[in-house]
Amino acid sequence: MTTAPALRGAREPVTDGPDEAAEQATFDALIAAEQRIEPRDWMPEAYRKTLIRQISQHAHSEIIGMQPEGNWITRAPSLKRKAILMAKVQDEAGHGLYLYSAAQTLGITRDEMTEQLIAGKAKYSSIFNYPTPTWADMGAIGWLVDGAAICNQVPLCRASYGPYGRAMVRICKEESFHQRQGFEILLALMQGTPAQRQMAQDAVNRWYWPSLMMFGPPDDESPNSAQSMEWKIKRFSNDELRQRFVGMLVPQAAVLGVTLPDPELRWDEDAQRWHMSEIDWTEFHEVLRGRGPMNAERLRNRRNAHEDGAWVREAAAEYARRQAARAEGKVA
Ligand code: FAQ
Repeated sequence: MTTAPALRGAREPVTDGPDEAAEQATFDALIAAEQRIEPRDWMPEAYRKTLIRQISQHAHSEIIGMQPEGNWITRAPSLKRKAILMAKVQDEAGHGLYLYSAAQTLGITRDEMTEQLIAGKAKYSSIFNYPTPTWADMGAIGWLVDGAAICNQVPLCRASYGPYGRAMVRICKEESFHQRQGFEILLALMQGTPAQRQMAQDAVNRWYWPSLMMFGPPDDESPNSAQSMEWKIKRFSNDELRQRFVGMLVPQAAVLGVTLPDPELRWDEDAQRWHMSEIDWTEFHEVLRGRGPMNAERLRNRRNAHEDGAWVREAAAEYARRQAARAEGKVA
């Protein structure tokens, strides 16, 4: 996306009183011209709220998403695997921070978002409410969960809101490394003993359906999609991305030698789409209501970590206060 001087000029503040219709027309023209909306630009209130909703949920997902894999850092099967896993989990913390920063440009504070998360009022991705009982889960998360994240997030690099789109570029580069490391874990297991192959297949069986749910409800039950696509925040519908993801998985599953756990899965030549079994949307809605296998534990851990970190925040704030006072010459 480029910035055309003509349209930028048109965004000068209206001097003769508030003229929302003119602001709206400029906003619409920028969106139509594939240009970016920046934090200081006028934007409809609903656009701002939609972005805060999506970006903060996304940030929360990255932060909560550290837990399922964090669970395996101390038990990774070798020093090399441990170093890689630590780097991956650290990347996820970084993604959370870029995304919180992007959301802050829209007028919400980091404290407000944190409060919403630890109070259990904020949504985060359903996928992180499932357990990770074996090492193969690290492979399945990388291959399936990061794979779904990439499918969903590459189009978000072109999101109309500048800070979000730019954050997504770096995030996607890192997610792509994450997916490869997951694939490689599964490949190593699939080349191992029968027990290791079984462990890999079992993890794929458990993560496959939840990873398809990551794309959100079917298009005809997705209340936000139409407007988000009109605003060019989302570029493809939930079902379109889900189809694209399955198309990506099928050849990769063949290389791995794992079976995707859907007996109905086949390419429908007439419809030009993947035919698949019905997704269990009851399970999805249960997880969203907080009744997934790990919801309570994920939230409890986040709340405890926040409380345990209080002294760090206090010390950092006090340090900043003293630095500021010293700069003003009030403290020796
Ligand atoms: N889980 O109308 P739509 C990652 C909610 S990061 C929970 O279709 P929309 C990296 C939705 O919020 C994964 N809630 O909504 C990683 C809405 O509720 P609301 C996170 C869901 O926004 C890897 C309602 O249902 N990625 O994986 C889910 O147009 C490994 C109706 O849905 C992002 O956040 C769900 N799966 O489309 C980290 C990407 N799906 O707010 C660690 C950015 C839907 O109205 C380890 N987000 N809902 O109360 C998006 O692309 C979109 O927000 C969608 C949902 C596609 C998720």
